[in-house]
Amino acid sequence: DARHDWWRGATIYQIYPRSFMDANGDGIGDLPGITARLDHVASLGVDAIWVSPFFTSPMDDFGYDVSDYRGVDPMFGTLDDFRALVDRAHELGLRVIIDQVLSHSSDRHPWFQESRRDRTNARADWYVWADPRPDGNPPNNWMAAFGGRAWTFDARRRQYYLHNFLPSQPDLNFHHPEVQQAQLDNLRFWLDLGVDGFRLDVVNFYFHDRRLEDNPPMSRERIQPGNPQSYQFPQHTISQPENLAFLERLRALLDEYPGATTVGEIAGNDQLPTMAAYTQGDRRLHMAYTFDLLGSTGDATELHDVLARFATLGDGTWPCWALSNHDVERSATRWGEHRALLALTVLCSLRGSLCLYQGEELGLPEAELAYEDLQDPFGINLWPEVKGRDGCRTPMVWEDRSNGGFCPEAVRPWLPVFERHLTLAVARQNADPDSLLARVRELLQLRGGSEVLRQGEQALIEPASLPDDVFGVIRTLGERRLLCLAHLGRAGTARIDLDGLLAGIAGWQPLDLPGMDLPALEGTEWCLEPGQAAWF
Ligand code: TEU
Ligand code: CA
Repeated sequence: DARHDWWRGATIYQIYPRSFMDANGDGIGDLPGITARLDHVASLGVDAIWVSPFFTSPMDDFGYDVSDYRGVDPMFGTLDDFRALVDRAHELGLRVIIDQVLSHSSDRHPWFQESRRDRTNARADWYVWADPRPDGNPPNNWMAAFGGRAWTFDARRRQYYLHNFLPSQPDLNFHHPEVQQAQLDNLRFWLDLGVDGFRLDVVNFYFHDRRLEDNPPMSRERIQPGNPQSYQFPQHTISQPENLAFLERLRALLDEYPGATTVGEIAGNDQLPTMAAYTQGDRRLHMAYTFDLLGSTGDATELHDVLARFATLGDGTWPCWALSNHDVERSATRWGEHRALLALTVLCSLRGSLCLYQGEELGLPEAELAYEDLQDPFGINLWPEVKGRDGCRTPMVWEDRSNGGFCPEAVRPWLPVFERHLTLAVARQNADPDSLLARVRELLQLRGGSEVLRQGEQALIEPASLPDDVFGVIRTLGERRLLCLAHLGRAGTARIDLDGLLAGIAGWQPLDLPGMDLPALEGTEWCLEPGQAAWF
């Protein structure tokens, strides 16, 4: 369809290329593999795919360390393979959003190679360089998200450079106008190639505070052991005011390509004001990807609190909610494997756009891996305090056989296929009309076809007007109204009198929800069992 605001309320399916489908049999997923399996994605009824990085990279952070912003890594294929992917996606009615990691590059990017050569070269200030303190220590106390200092000493320049992630991911200096222009030109390259938008990696990390003052320490009770990002308040390292003007430039570029969209990863906690500033008024980003449900365990109070805090921002802020991605423990494990459909049903009731992560439609739990199998430098650095990110990155399971149909049986995939995933493989679930996958398709089609769900306003129902453990929202679009309830407790029937909540509305009734019994009516009370969702 030709709507330019297709992204509003859309469902986006995230593909992690290394682990989706291996077409050439080397044990690593690739672009032709994705293209070959796009039918599966289209069959879900989603609007778009977001493809995690497939650009030229030494793969220290599995592609989030780019050494050529316009090249496809040979491991994943060629630029022609990417063109074929876009064509096939468009044929199937899927938009294509690609990841752009603009905040930092790989240390093997020619820009950094040049920048580190001396203090006077043409790209000397393209990265963030600072002199050591008189005692030789780094310029300040800033810490990297993956542990340790955010500064690494370079013996050649005899200076430290900034990196918010791995030492091999030097931070580009966005205060430099040429850096801004170079990255905007890279975006234009992909827009000209026909992509429909960008997922902007750590979009709130583009700028740092040039005064290089220490970050304030976090209060003890807010520190999460093993999460270096929680050790100090990133006051000077993220969400700097200069970013607003840059995002306006970025938006002006996107607006030259009608229908092109952006979803900015607003990394970290307490980023509500940033989400508002980045999306309100439609002059910067289209969508703010929030971390606020990435740790959720499906508790009614927790969910209500997240959404209540978000609601304080007003209607102009457009979120993109996700329960899972390639960085966090899979939601089926956090919510409970038997509640995979419930989790998606609740997600589908929310105002905003939605991201689903590959395998979420199958109900895949987090994979358990031996230390010897770990690949993620973050997980390896901080093992065993941190589980790391490999457990959500094991290959997709297409068939119930060795290696799950992801790669040939004789080949060793880059991460082992998790044994317990095999019975949940796509082919197995496709053969079963009552499978979770079948239900998820129905659910996503329901969401996709409902304007009130995609665009409607949202009012949270106060916990005081609901039984314990029940979460609820009311969505409204013009005359249409939808009440979404979910019993997120572990025991006990919840009884709800809806006459109060739906006062003044005539002719309302419960809707048939995929995989859910209709709620029973006892007298004037509707009965919800644990794990049951109901829409009216
Ligand atoms: O993630 C940003 C981010 O904040 C993560 O570092 C997160 O804190 C971490 O994965 C621990 O859960 C983005 C990408 O999604 C991630 O894969 C990259 O490693 C990171 O940026 C650096 O580019
Ligand atoms: Ca491959």
